[in-house]
Amino acid sequence: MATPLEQWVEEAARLTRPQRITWCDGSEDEAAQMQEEMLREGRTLRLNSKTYPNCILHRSNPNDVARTEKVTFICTRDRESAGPTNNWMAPAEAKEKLTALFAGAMKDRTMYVVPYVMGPAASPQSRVGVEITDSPYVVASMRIMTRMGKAAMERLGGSADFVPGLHSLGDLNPERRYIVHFQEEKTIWSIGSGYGGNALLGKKCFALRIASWMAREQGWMAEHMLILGLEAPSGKVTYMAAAFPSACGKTNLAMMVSALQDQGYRVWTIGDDIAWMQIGADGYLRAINPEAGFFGVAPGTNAHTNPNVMAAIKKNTIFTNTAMTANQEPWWEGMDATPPPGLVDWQGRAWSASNGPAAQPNSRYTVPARQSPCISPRFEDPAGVPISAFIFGGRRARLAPLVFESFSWQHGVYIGATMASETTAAATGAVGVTRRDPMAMLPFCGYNMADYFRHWLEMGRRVPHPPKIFHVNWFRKGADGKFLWPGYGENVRVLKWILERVEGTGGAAETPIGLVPSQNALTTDGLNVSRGTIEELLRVDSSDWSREHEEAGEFFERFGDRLPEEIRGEHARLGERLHHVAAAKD
Ligand code: SAT
Ligand code: MN
Repeated sequence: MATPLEQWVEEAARLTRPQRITWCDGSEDEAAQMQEEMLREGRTLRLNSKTYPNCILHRSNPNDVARTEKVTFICTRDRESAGPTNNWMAPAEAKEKLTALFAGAMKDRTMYVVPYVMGPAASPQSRVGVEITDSPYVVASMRIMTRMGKAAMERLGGSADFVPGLHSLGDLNPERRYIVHFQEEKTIWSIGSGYGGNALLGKKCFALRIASWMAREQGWMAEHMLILGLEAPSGKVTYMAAAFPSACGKTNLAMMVSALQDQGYRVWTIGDDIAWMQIGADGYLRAINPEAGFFGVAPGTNAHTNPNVMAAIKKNTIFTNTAMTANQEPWWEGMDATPPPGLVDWQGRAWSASNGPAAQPNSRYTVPARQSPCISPRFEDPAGVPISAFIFGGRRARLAPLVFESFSWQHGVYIGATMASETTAAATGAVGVTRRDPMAMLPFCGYNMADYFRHWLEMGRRVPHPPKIFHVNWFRKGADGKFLWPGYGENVRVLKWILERVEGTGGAAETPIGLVPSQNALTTDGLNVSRGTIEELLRVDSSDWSREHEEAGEFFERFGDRLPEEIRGEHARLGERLHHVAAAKD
C-alpha cells in the first residue's frame, strides 16, 4: 500500500509531468549534485574556494527578487475567516486556476521531493512538511533552512501528518505567479517564483501562515519573532522573543555582539525570524526556532553591524543576488565603504553606478545557524526555551520612543496590534511607506487578524507566567534627519533594561503610552550619546500620539464587530490618558 506521502507525490507527478522524480535524503553527496545542477543551469556561480569554501552565488530572475504579497492568498472556505488584511480566494477557484498553471509545468524537469522537519528533530513541538519542487536552488536552500531529508522521513514514517507544499517555477512570469494557502486542508501551492518566502515553503507559508492557523486550533503560538538569550554577569540567561517586520534588523539583534560584554552581558541566538511557542509544564511559554538556518538581508551587513554573521557566512553559504568582486567574493552595499574595482553587479554586469546598487536591496545570504559563533547551546533543546519578554518594534522615524513597557498583557496585545512600520525591500512595492503591521504578522497571519488578537488575549489568560511586553524603536530620527540611536551592539542597553524590568529592579516612569526608563535607568556608561539625545529618544509627544491613536482607530474599524472588546477597551483608555495630558497642558 502506498503511504499518504507516496500517493500525494504520484498525484503531483500526474499533474506536473516531470521527466524524473528524485527523493531527497539531505546527504552531502546530494548537496554536491544539487550544486552541479545549479551550475549547469547557468544562473549560479561558485565563489572563491579559498576564502569562501563551498559557497555559491545564485542570480534569480530580475523580476523575482522579493516576496509578492499581492499574489499571496489565504484560501479559506469562508471569506471572513481570512479577514480584511489578507487576499482571499475561494479554495475551489484557487484549485482550478492553479491546476491549469501546474499542468505539465515540470515537463523536461526533475521533480524533487523534499521532506523536512520544522524544529529540532526530537522536539514534540516540531512539525513535518514536504515540499515538491522543480528548483535545485530551493532544494539546496531547504537543506540549510530546515532539517531536511532522512531525519524528516524517519519522523514521518508512513503517517499522513505532514504539510504538503507543491512548488514549481512555472514560467516565472509575474502574471502567472501565485502563492496560495488552503488553510482547512493545511496545504500550500506556489507557482511562478523561485525567491525566498515565495518558494521556500517551510518558512513563511508553513511556519507562519499555516502554523498560525494550527496554533489557534491547538492552543499555541506561531510568531514572526527572533529568539535570543541575554546572559547576565551571574551567568543566568533570560530568553526574549522579538517581532519586527521583514528587513528591520531581527537577524542583527538576534546575533548582536553586546557593547556591554566587558560587564558580563552577552547575547545568544536561538532564532532570527520565527518562534513556535507552547505552554510548558513550568508555566512559561517555551519557544523553539522551527528553522535551521538564517536567510538574512545582505546589504548593510558588515563587521560592525553583525560580526557574528560575517564570520558564519565564510563557508557553506548560498548568496542570492549579491554583487561579486574580481576575486569571486560576494559584495554588497555597506560591506565596506566603496565598491572594489572589477565589481560585477547582481545581474552579472560590470558594475556601474548608473545601473543602481551593485547588490539587489533584498539580496540575501542563506547560512546554517550552527555556523554562527553566537548560536545558543540550547538551539537544539527539544523542550524549547522559556520566554520572559516579548518585544515589538518597527521603523518609526518620528513617533515611538526607544523603548516602553506595557501596563499589562492586554495593553501589550494592544501595543502589538497597533504596531506600524515603514516598508522595506523585503516585499515588492513602495519602500518607506508607513503601514500598520500588527505583531509584524500582516503578511503572515493565516486567518482573520481580529481572531488573532483574540487568540493572543486568550493565551495571556492561559499562560501562568506570561512574558512582559515591550516596544522598541531603533530608528527614531532627530530634526537633522539623522538616527538618534547608534543601534546594533548598543541595543544591549535596552535589552538590559528589559531584563531588569523582568526581574523587578529597573526604574520606570509612566507616560500615557506605557512605561519608559526613568532617569538613569538606562545604562549609558561608555555610550557616546548625550543626555539631551537620550531624553529626545525617550520623549512621548502626546499630540503625535493623539494622531497615531486616531489612525489606529481607523485601522481597527476594518474588523467591525469581530474586534475583541478588550482591544476596544485598551484603545479607549489610551485615548483618555492622552486626553488628560493634553488637558493638563492647556
Ligand atoms: O522572503 S522571506 O519572506 O523569506 C524574507 C522576509 O520577508 O522576511
Ligand atoms: Mn521574516
